[in-house]
Amino acid sequence: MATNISRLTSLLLGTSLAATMASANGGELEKVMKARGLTENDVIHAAKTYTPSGGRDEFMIFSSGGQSGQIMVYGVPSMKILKYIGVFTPEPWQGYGYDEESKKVLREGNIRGREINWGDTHHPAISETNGVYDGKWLAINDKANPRIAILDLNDFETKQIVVNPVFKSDHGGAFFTPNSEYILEASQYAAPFDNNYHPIEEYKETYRGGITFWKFNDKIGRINQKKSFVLELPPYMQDLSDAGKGASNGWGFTNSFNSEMYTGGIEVGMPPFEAGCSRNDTDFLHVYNWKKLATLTKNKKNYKVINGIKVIPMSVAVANNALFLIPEPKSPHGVDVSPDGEYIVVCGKLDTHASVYKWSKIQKLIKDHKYAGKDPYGIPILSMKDSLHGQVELGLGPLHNQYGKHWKDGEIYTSLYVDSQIVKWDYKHLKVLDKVNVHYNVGHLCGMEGKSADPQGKYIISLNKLAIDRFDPVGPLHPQNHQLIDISGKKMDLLYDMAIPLGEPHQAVAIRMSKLHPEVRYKMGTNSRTGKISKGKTLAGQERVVRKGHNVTVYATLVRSHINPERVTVNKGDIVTFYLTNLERAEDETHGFTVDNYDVHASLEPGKTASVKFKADLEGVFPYYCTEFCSALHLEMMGYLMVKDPNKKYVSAQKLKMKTMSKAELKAEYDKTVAVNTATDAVIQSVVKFLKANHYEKYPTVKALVVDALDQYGKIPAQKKLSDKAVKAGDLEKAVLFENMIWQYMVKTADVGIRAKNLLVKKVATKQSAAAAAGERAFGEGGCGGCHVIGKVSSGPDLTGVLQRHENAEKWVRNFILNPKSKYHDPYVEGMINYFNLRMPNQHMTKEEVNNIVEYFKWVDENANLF
Ligand code: RUQ
Ligand code: CUA
Repeated sequence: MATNISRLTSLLLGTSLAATMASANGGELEKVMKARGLTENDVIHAAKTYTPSGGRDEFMIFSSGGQSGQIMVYGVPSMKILKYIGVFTPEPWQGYGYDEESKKVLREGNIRGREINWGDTHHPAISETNGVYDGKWLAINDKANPRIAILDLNDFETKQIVVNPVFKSDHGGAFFTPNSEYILEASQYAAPFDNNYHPIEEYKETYRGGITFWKFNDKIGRINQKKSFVLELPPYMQDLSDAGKGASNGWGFTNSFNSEMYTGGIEVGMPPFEAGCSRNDTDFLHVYNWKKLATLTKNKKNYKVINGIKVIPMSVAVANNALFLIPEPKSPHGVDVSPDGEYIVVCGKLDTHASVYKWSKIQKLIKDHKYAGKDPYGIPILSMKDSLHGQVELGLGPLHNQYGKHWKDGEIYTSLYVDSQIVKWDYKHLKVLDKVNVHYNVGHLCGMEGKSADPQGKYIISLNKLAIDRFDPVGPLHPQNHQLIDISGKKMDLLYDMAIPLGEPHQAVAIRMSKLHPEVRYKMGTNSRTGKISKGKTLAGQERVVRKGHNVTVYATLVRSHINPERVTVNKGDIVTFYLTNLERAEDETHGFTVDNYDVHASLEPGKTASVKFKADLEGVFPYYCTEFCSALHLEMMGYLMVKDPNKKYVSAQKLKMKTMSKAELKAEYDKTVAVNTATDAVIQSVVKFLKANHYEKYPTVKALVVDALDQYGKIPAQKKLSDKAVKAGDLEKAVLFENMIWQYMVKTADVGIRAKNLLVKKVATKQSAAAAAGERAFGEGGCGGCHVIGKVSSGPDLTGVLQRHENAEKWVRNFILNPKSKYHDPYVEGMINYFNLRMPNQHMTKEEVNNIVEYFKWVDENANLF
């Protein structure tokens, strides 16, 4: 084992470093491996995925959330889940579906007047510029209720939902064209385009498939429904699609799986649907020219309008050379265009081969009008043989494809559903290169930008449909399993299993983190769902309650740690709207808002304005409060909504008079409060002096905090005026309350000010060595900070200068940490024990940790002037 470990550490760290580490960690790694039953390979896999506290990932993954109707966001290689985004389903944390602004988005998804509160999300897609992901927008489809949603990657919120007015289901969406001109959405289960009843016997005549081309405005990130259109297709059960790019830019490709047009009918004694729809050896790959189709919509005679959308009949598309069919092996699933648009790879569930079509061959057949025949609807069929580059036997149940970094040499990866494998192969030279087993049935696989014009290689994620026994049991409904595979070497290497606790993801897309630049705050008063300034924007001092008949509108602000106003009284039956503006500028200073029992909730990130609206139909007293633990005084961030019945007489309960304080007692309290405030202010002034002396304004993150702190501080004079006024009027009771409010503002100022100071210290201090940084971590995690605060006497002595205090100090300190007891009778330590009434406990640190802590102390001493 020992040799294994040194081999492993040398592998991981290079030999010289490894030698240091092996001696430094005292065999710790070996101990852990033994105790946890880990192999050398396990530890290498851990090292490839482990991301230390505060570390960042290289890629961000947007995974469909399946039946949850949401999107899931996680990092690679750490596989840390970062967010679930509400899309077709209400999501309470984000207030999605519980505040008015987001409800509006969700309700855009109503179908024929019916509210729909779930979705079956399948295929997320990132917007593209020249076929490369630009990191701006994300689109995803809902298969169950044919809809497309648009998310803004600036704030990771859903901004738009559009309903397909003619489809009754969709699957082959969403797919961006190379410059995000359109988003493709293919139907799945053929159905009549109108909303009427049509008997199944008329399937071939009245049921239809189709592709919808959603016109996308990539400047504002919205679909323009008026400029969108549909291409009518035979009822072949269209499936996955892909937009051409490069050589095939302007064209689109869509699979189908029921060219038999079989309709089943178990209940009338017919063989089931699945038997009839895989009878033919081949189905049809649909090939269409979307650029041509788009120009056709300019002329009224080329389309009909059904349910408000333009529909181009197949006959028109055929007459304009814009629609063709090519046979493909039966029951195909994925169709994936190569990064240069030259090859189109189709995989069929019921065929062990991948079929590689060549665009130049297809184009030639189209140009020469060389057709192998026509389908029953008159659509020209191109010869499969003449359009194929070739076929490769991959294994059982090939489904989806992703391209690797060396795609120019033919590198491609395909999921094998039945074999439960990922196969790496060469689509140009038509040979299999490597296979890796996954657990269990894999559906999609996700490469790093693996379907863009610029695949990054490095990893593949296997999106497994079943987890079976991979995780600890949680009842009959199991999580799904995403497995991370390292593809940077010659052989694929399975690194990590991640349980997915949120529906069945279908496709996921990956993008380099470096391409995303999300905001940390909104422009003050923004309605995040529209991006415009909300009409309910309220600044400090503008808080008010406006009544118009039965409508009561509350313009409220939230800032650490109060909601203004704090009391709102309305009549039973009033329609109440709260506009809420979070006045904070500090990063991650989010407040939440709810009124108990009224089923409303809003998440208010810095600068956001959102509103909640309800009918106050219950009489009573309802606390409202901030739902995010936003500061030390978060629990105090509350107010009352009081709903009274205008037809009732209320008898006053103010009989029970509380004992009040004497004048002398009040004066004493007032003086004490003022004294505390003066002392607190002195601390603030010293922090401010430090910040100014060290040029805080040069560091944007520090500056943001200081601005925030000064903002709080700036509220004090107004309170002071009120306090003085109360003193003059002889109302000391009130004056004490205002003085207390001053103290609250001071605490908030100090809270942020000290955060700024600590951050600034890090910026201006000398650079920490790796050991000193590890020492600081050990100091924090080892619990030393419980008694010792650097630069301050707290429940233990200040440790700045500790290395100057003793003879042979480094050794002294080391021994003291490792064995405190041995020095309890040292006169200095004894003195300290008596003074603090505490003894230094043994924190059971390793020698290495203690060495690092000493390095940290050296760094502290170097920078002693800063603490
Ligand atoms: S699906 S497992 Cu994309 Cu809906 Cu293939
Ligand atoms: Cu704001 Cu809690």
